[in-house]
Amino acid sequence: LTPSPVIPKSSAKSYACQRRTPLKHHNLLLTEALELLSENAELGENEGRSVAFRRAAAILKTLPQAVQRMEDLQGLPCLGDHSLRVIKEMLEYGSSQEVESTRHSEQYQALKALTGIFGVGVKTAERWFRGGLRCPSDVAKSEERLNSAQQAGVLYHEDLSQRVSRAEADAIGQIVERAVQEVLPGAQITLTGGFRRGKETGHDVDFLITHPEEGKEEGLMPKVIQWLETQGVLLYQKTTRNSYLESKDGPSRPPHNMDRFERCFSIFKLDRSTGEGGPLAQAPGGEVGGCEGRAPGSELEPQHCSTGWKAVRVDLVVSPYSQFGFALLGWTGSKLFERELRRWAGKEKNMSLSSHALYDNSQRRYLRASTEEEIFSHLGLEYIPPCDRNA
Ligand code: TTP
Ligand code: MN
Ligand code: MN
Ligand code: MN
Repeated sequence: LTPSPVIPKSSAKSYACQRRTPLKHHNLLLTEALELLSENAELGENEGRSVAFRRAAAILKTLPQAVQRMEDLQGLPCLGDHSLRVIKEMLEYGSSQEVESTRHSEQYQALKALTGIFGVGVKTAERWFRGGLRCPSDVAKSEERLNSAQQAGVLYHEDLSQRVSRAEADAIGQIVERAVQEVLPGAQITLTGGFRRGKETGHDVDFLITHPEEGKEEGLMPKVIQWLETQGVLLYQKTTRNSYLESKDGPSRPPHNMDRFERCFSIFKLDRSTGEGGPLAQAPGGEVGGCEGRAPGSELEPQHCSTGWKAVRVDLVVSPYSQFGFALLGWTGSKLFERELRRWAGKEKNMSLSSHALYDNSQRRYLRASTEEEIFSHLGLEYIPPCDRNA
């Protein structure tokens, strides 16, 4: 069988990092269905199945037109039997029974609602589900012990479940810029994550911070956080070392200076009218704008914060300048694109890629790079710009 003429050569490539995946594409009905099955598998902790459905969805996003017949899929990689069956059913009947019964199942809906709470992962959601909890308000009313992230997640759930707009992301960017310049002049901040890929809304706002003089960035995060705290901008923050990527990365060697690489999960208080953070004159712990009677640490009654300000999830990462290209590539996403880059590096190039470094296992040395372009080049890949990393 020869590949269908509608299939561009690049869509026949099997790794998402070899292809251009734009934000807007022509197969939304199909990709939404496959991604729902992927999400359901993830909620059931079946990672292999989840990734398989996500890869299948991703390949459909690269096609220049809507799939109409099964023949249109000839020559495409990443489509397993199960995905093909779902696509076939959707093309014939307009919907898939498996997708619709999953979408309406109590377990899927509850686990999605519960993991939608900031600080709640699949394991916790699963335990709560078995205990009879179904949604955030059940959690708020329950006797469950919540850690501080989950308390913030329940408290600000209403705001955090709203999408963040590009304008709000830019307003947050100005606040972070001000904080960073205040504590370390010359430091640079870059918007990463979905907004860098051109998304118009996000579930959070992601920033990468560095300084052109290597070493100057050390100790920056606590100072930035402290400045933001004194301005009354932070509703919640937790600073940690970055261990996420390395732990998922298998045998890659952590670079010796990785302990300097810090990140902060936070919730900002964004003023709705001005787009600025909380009133600068306001003392921390004082009355919070727009929300009557919300004392920190008081009972966990979810608050409606529609008047003065909005709670917004913000991720901050500090990277040494020498690792900036890797950090930028690693924090721009999408998650599947990142995963595919690492898989490509390992399987096809015998290299280990992280958001700190690229290690060549054959040459037994790190490959230096200061830009994303250089990293793609080391990996033997055509450069894919952020707007085409929406796998
Ligand atoms: P997210 O902010 O989770 O996703 P996103 O920005 O692509 O989409 P959304 O609009 O929903 O926010 O992650 C952004 C990138 O950050 C992602 O490509 C991988 C990276 N990342 C890490 O490196 N470590 C982490 O712990 C997380 C959560 C993300
Ligand atoms: Mn994001
Ligand atoms: Mn994020
Ligand atoms: Mn409010």
